[in-house]
Amino acid sequence: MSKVTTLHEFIMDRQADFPFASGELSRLLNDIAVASKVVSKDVRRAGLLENFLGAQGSTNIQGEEQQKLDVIADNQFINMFKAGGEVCGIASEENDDFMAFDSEFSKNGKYVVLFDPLDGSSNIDVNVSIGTIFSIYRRKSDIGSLATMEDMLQMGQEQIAAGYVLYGSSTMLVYTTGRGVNGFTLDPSIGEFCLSHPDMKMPETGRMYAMNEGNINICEEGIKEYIETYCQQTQPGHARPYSGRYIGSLVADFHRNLIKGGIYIYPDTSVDPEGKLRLLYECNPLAFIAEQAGGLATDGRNRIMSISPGRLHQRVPFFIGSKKMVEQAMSFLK
Ligand code: P6P
Repeated sequence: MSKVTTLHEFIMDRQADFPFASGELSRLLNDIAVASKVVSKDVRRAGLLENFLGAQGSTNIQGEEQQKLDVIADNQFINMFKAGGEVCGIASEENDDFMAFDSEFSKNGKYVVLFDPLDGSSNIDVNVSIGTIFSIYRRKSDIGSLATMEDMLQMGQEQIAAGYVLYGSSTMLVYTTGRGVNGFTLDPSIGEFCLSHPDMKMPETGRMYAMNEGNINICEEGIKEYIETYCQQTQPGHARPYSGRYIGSLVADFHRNLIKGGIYIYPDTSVDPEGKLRLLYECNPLAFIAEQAGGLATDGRNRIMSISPGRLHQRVPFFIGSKKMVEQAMSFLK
């Protein structure tokens, strides 16, 4: 049996890549892994614990009805960041404003984390894959002070690290620190994330497209044309048209495309004129991973990681996946 590399070992081995690293980022990544294990346990037992399933009875700033597990996961990550000392502040989909941690311990933290604690939460009650998405930046404000909004509103290209956890048929953690993408599968028998997908590369093209086609008549004409006259028609050299695969959980659709090739599209529509997905804690982290794996992520016209954020919960149109497929889709946009 070949040697198993745990996430902890992998992070420590890679720490040498950062000559000036004093271990804070390593500790932060390990903290995220620990919180993810706890959330994974809660997700997998949710059906058995009545206070885990269903709506929380509140709505978040997005106007979305919060699920109990959304709030449980959000609190789990926030408590882990507060206790770890590497993070001076956070922003999350489930909190209206950002949080500046005010203990002396946390004010000395070098990093801020923006995250969606449980993406796809409408799928929780029907046992479909859901995920956590996170984005790590070095703070801009002075160490020892309270985190600021400026720390949160950084361009995606400033990310130090980004990743996601997929609570699927297995629990996987996939992340990048700008030196490639690596995937780890949680082995419940030992409670460790183990390296299962080293040096992940997104195929340059693929045959699957993920889009809520219920939006096809309320988005720009070029997208309808791309789906109907390109994806749904047999192309030269292929036996049949592309396949539509839409899970309704961004992390799950993205992960499938990362492994098999494909494109995910959530355009701006007459219902969501800026798009539905959030730039800071959904699009930027997945864009970092996509680019590191050889893929592409745009808003249909501009590189996602070059967009200068104006608001914490800013939404953008999202085209992400295999480079040639994203370029092909963009060619249909006027
Ligand atoms: P719709 C989940 O709420 C999410 O943010 C993504 O995970 C998912 O791809 C999308 O929204 C689903 O949105 O409008 O198709 O239900």
